[in-house]
Amino acid sequence: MKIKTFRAKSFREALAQVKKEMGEDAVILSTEEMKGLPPAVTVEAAVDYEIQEVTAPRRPVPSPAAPALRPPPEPAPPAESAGIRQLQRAISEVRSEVGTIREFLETARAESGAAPLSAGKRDVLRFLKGRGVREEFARNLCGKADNLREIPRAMLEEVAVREGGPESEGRAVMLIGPTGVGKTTTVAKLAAAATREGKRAAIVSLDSYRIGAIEQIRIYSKIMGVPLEIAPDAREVKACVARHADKDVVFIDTTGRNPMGGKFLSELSPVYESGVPVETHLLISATCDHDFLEEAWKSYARLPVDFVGVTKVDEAVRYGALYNVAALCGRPIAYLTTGQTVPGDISFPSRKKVLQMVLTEDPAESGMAACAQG
Ligand SMILES: Nc1nc2c(ncn2[C@@H]2O[C@H](COP(=O)(O)OP(=O)(O)O)[C@@H](O)[C@H]2O)c(=O)[nH]1
Ligand SMILES: [Mg+2]
Repeated sequence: MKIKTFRAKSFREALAQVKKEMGEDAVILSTEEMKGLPPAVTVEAAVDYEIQEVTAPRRPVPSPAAPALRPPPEPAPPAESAGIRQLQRAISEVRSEVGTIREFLETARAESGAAPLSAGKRDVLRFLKGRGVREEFARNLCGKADNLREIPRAMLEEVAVREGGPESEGRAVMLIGPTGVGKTTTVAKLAAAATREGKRAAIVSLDSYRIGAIEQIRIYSKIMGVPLEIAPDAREVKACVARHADKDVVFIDTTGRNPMGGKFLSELSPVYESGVPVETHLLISATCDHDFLEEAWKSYARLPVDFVGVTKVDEAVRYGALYNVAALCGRPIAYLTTGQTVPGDISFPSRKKVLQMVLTEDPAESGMAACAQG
């Protein structure tokens, strides 16, 4: 681990230095702004080199003065690593067998009560499951698509997407969701997108719970040039939003909570009770486990969720999750976030583009490229 303090005239400059010297993996530990003339800031950053060394061990570089020697023979792998490799191969074979058996049993169980599917519908089912669409949703689509060609039309009816980019019709936009799903990062991306469109934006942060949360959003607000208000609790949100009545849009960042606990409900209800007009965006990660998603949705559905935003789409292996989220929540997808870079990694794709992502096999071909074009 290397820790270093950077000093510069602005946060933007200090963060550029951190990125240049420590790379994209650097973590900001603390920041400080020193008043006075000229103004100065310090940013303490750390990077964990151990991880890089494990994945890419450095080879010793021969000294130029040393006589030319033949490279020493590669040390023979210890006997136990060969054993471990064999064991890993065996485990992955067993995993794949278990997957096949599970798929067979699920199909048999689902078909035992239902009329057998035609050959065309069986193709549809297999195809959709191969794209990561959940069994129950895939079966539902089989009711509307008799063959592969009919899938896009059947899916179009089921997926709603908010087209035309961010537009909140005078309401504050509040982002909610599980811990670490990307709320703060997405608030910063949305605020930047609004600013790019010539709108005046402000951010209200309700997240004073997590260590470093305020620093994180403060840095984003400075970089983006968007004013920030810290609301000590949800009852203060109304006053914070009122102070920005001259803005076109106010984004509210919230604390991530375990959706299965009721805490987020009691924390957020004062915002709704305060009478502030709020548009609620629930963020769901494209990589989250479906069982978790189902349980989480049972809790979040108790709030007036207007849209879903799917985050970490760049980390998904297949994009069936986009369909699963839309079908489970029954809310339009407002945007996809596609990486850690603020403000760039967010897109507002059309419904057709979302379907193209779900249906195309190669994520590189359908996904990020199509997504980036909106
Ligand atoms: N790969 C990837 N990482 C993301 C994305 N959005 C956010 N993150 C990362 O997820 C982590 C948690 O993000 P944060 O915004 O703090 O989550 P919060 O706890 O919901 O506010 C950070 O490391 C972000 O950089 C995304 O679209 N893709
Ligand atoms: Mg946060």
